[in-house]
Amino acid sequence: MIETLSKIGGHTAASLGPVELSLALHYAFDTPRDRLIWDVGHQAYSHKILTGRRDRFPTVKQYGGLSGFLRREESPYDVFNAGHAGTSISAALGMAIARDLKGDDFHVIAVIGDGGLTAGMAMEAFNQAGHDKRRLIVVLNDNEMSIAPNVGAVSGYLNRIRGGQPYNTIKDEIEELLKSIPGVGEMMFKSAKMVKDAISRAFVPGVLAEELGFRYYGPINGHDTDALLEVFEEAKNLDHPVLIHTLTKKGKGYEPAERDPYSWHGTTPFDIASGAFIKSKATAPTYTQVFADTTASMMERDERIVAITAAMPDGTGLNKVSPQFPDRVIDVGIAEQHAVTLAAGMALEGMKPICAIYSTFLQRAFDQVVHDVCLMDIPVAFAVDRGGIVGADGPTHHGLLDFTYLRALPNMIVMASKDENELARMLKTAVEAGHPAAVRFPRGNGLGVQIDEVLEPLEIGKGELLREGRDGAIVAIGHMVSEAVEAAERLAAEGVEVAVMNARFVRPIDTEMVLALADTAGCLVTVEDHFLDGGFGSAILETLEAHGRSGVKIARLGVPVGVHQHGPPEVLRARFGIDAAGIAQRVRDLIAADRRLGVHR
Ligand SMILES: Cc1ncc(C[n+]2csc(CCOP(=O)(O)OP(=O)(O)O)c2C)c(N)n1
Repeated sequence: MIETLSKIGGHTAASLGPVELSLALHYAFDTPRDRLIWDVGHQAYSHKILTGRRDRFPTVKQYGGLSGFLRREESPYDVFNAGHAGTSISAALGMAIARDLKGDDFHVIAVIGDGGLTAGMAMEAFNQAGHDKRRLIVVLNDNEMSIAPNVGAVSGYLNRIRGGQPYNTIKDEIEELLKSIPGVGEMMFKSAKMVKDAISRAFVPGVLAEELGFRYYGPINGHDTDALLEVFEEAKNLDHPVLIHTLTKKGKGYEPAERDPYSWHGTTPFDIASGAFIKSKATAPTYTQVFADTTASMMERDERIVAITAAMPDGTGLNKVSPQFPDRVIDVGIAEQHAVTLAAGMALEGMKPICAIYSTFLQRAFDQVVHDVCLMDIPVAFAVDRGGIVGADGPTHHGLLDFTYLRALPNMIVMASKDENELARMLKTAVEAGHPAAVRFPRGNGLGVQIDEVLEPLEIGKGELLREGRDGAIVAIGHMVSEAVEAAERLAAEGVEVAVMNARFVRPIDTEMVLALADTAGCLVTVEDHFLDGGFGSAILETLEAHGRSGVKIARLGVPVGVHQHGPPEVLRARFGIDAAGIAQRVRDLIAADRRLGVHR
């Protein structure tokens, strides 16, 4: 694992931690007959290696290779696809209920991290499973870390258990103690069961799980396979829910990762001997860095601005902002839904919250965006990072739905930036909008554009005409604008003059500019790094239809709706025809079709 990841990068520390756990689980249980469900799936490399994928492991996360997460299509041992946290107990309980309805008898085991356990839906599932009392095994892979150090009361609670004595040992010790008291005897001992339970409860914080209906085992050294096997064998014989609390070390077995599990959660390639990360030399800052720097400078000038992350301080760049503003950067844990409603509450009290949540994870908080923000027209700014194709993390992480789910909402303003400076200005616009406003930007580096000293907000609903042209028009959004400009340059070299519009806003659309282009250029090509259905191009179509221009020739370029596997963004974009070459070709095709039909412009 270390050798492979040193060459290609990946979830290094996360996957090194549960190696023994994975071995013990596959030894003790009859997988795939027994259903083993890993939460998130980023920690399951050893599971992959143990289940027939050792030879292909060097292809993990590579284009056409193994997925970095679980994938049912990849192996019968991957029983539930994941990528987002907190789903495993729900899926496991569903399978356990189905098993019993079918009269089957396999085991169902969910493996969830201490981070994943804090997700709202994990709590919901735990709540039902404890009440339901069905045979189900939940293994807690507790390494005290989410990606960053885990936060919250549940994490604090687990910490206290970690420091305590194992629950079952305490119970046994109290039993022995009671027996040894002269005159208590076997009979008395039985009636003293309540006393015993009460004493153990008083001593052991791990009792919460038992109170919630689970039999609790732990804490157990998650690197001690004998201890794990013993408890798994015991758990197999129980006919109610069991929580097995294992303690693992993130990065176990590779010293640099053990020492700094935060930086090593997911890594670039690295030098095995020194543990130094090998980074490609970037010419421009990442959009994430621009977001963080802009947020910090806006927070300096306005003390009402607060920034919220859901367990992604590093991914969102807010870890660079929090040292300066420890009280105004809030990590809520893996709790996107809560993050959004928390922001709404703060905004109503006069603060200016920026919710920094990746496009894919904001999906989980859709109802909160609708119900708790948009319906009340509460001014919350959303910094939607990782918009578009993300690359190696694949279908669970591509941000291809945000235009669709955000542009349909009342009061919501939706923007996407063409470069770093526009991102900074859009953030400023969002914070000052007085309405819910989302700014979408992609993973990766910007274009190397200088950022204005003084940030001027944009006029809401106004696009930017970057190039004139009478042969057609390309209407692009976000990071597709630079590709559109390049396509137009290539076409100009061939004598074809196309206009290029940087739409800036998906909502409200700059209707005036779109209609003017439709009327002068005659044909439009829309471009977005987003699913075609319901996205930006659809918004342009709706605009044309609403203003009596249904006859305008339009071609929409984007990502066809589908489950698109991982791969380098530039390769995937080329496949979908949303790079400069693809855009130029689409314009040529459209013009050629017109000529065949004898249309003159
Ligand atoms: C809904 C959701 N939000 C955020 C993330 C990003 N994320 C990936 S792994 C992770 C930490 C998970 O921590 P834990 O479950 O303890 O697993 P560990 O990596 O420590 O083994 C986070 C926050 C996610 N996958 N899903």
